[in-house]
Amino acid sequence: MATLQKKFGQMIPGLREELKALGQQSGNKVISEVTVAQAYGGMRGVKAMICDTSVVYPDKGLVIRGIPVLELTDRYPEEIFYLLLTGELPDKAALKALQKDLAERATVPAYVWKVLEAMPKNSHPMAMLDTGILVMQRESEFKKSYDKGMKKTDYWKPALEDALNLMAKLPGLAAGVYRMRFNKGKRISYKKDLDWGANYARMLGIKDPTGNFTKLIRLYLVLHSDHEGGNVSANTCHTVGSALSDAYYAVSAGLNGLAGPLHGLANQECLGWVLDTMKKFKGAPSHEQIDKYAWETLNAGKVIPGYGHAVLRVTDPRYTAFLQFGKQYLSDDPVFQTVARVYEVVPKVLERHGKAKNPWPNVDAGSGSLLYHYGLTEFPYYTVLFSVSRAMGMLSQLVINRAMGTAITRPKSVSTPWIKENVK
Ligand code: CMX
Repeated sequence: MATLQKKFGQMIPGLREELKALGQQSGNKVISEVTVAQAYGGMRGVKAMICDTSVVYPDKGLVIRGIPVLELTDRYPEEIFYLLLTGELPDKAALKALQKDLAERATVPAYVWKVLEAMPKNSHPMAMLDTGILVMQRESEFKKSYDKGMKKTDYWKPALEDALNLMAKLPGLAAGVYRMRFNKGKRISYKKDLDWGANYARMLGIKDPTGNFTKLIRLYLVLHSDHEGGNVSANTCHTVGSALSDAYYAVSAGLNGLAGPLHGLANQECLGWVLDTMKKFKGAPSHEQIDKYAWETLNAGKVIPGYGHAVLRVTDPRYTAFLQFGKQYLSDDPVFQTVARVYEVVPKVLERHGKAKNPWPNVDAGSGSLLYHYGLTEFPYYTVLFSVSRAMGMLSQLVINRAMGTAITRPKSVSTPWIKENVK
């Protein structure tokens, strides 16, 4: 058995014991209460689910298994998958074994392309990606084993197989979507001696003479990998998976949520907003011009994409990582310069506006300008990149939940008459 599978399998008995003891000792302890405003307001701040892969702290952002994300920016994305799942970074041998395992599973079945080719030519790349994942559901090892009558304690084994199969195929699928949707020519196949992130960069077919685009894709895949359990995509994947729907069903469902403009689609909208300012002011706009455009956006009743967050109350460290990358590799690019300038203006505007609880940038505010610089200019595609990365978080959470025997999700809803009656 490969190292990741073995390591995860060894952890399970201890984790199950821990949960059992916790339930026995503290099962009745209260960890959260819910106000009427929270029940109507997207359950913001209600603590009612468990996610052990990562935590988002309002004042410091994403911490993956105890490690702040800014300390992980030089890692391979597949190392982060190992970390998310097991709580530890792999050693060299374990990393190599995982890379080899992924390479062996990477081929996307031919029928997927036929289905995608039959879709209307103007389909959104996210609709194509999610369809591609869903159409592979017939490959699910979990479904096959479930139909044969596997024991509950074995759920994690085919769930992990599905996770690895899907993760391995995602770069090829996502790159194929890019090349098909934007008429880039033939698909490029997975190269076994390259790492997972470099393969994705290569299969997109973007020219990369300096190797910096590959570095950016690896960084992008690291930074978007997980953001605890309550965000729309993770929470959706969790809920769908809790019905024992397999990884193909659960991850495609989660990604359908990521496709929303208040979630992952914001990164396509961010670059659009930045380019609009540049178009309007004929070049990189000044601070005053950005201020003016930001107010025009707000006064039109729209949000400024890339700013604000449901949990964070500081600049997102993932934005900081992209800003550092931009400063190191493309500091004279006018689009990047505009992004950096927007950061100097928009938080002050949002503070004066007084609505957003967090005026600071999130992960989506800067990434698009970097992709744009290297020639990945089709910004409707950007959420697909986000998806390939976020699938790592969703898949590791899903496998852990199957290993821990997590119950089907079924919170109690109440009606407005019930609220009126009970809060008199
Ligand atoms: N521009 C303008 N108004 C904003 C705003 C922004 N960037 N961020 C929040 N607000 C507004 C909200 O729309 C809300 O207004 P209403 O009271 O009229 O409904 C008010 O401020 C309070 O919202 P909040 O509590 O600060 O934020 P929420 O937790 O409700 O929403 C988020 C969080 C991210 C959806 C919101 O900040 C937003 O819409 N941002 C822009 C879109 C974006 O960047 N999304 C990407 C998030 C990253 C990710 O995908 O993980």
